[in-house]
Amino acid sequence: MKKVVVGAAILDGDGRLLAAQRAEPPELAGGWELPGGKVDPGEDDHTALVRECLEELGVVVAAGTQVGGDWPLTGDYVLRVWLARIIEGEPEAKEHLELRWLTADELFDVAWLPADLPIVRAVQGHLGGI
Ligand code: 523
Repeated sequence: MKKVVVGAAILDGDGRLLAAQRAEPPELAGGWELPGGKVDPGEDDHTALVRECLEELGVVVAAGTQVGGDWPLTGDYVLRVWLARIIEGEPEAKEHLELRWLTADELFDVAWLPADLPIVRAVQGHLGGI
C-alpha cells in the first residue's frame, strides 16, 4: 500500500490560492506548501484532508476536483491534492509560520516546496473554477 499525504489547494471566491509556510522540520522550514498531512491508518483521504485543514488552519473545507493523481514525494509517500473551498472559519497559521492568499499573478512569488511546485502549476489551470 502506498503511504499517502493529502493536500488542499484552497481557493477563495476571488480565485486566490492559500499558501502556507512550513515551520518544521528544519530542512523544509521556510518553504511553502499546500496545507495537508499524512493520512492516518484506517482513515480515508477525504477525512484526512478535512482533519488536517481543521488542525492546521482552523477551517472546515469542502473538497472539489482532484488535481492530477499521485504526485511523488520522498520515500514511500505520494501526495494527493484536491481543490477546496472554506465553508467555515478564517484560516490561521496554527502550525505554519505564515499564510498567504496568492492571486494568479503571485502564484510563484513564494518558494514552493519541490513536491508542490508542479502541483501549483496544475492548479493554475483551475483558477476561477472548482
Ligand atoms: N509534504 C509536501 N508538500 C505538502 C504536504 C502537505 C506535505 O512536500 N503540500 C511533505 C512534507 C513531509 C511529508 O509530506 O515530508 C508529510 O507532511 P506533514 O509533515 O505535513 O504531515 P504530518 O503533519 O501528518 O506529519 P507528522 O508530523 O509526521 O504526523
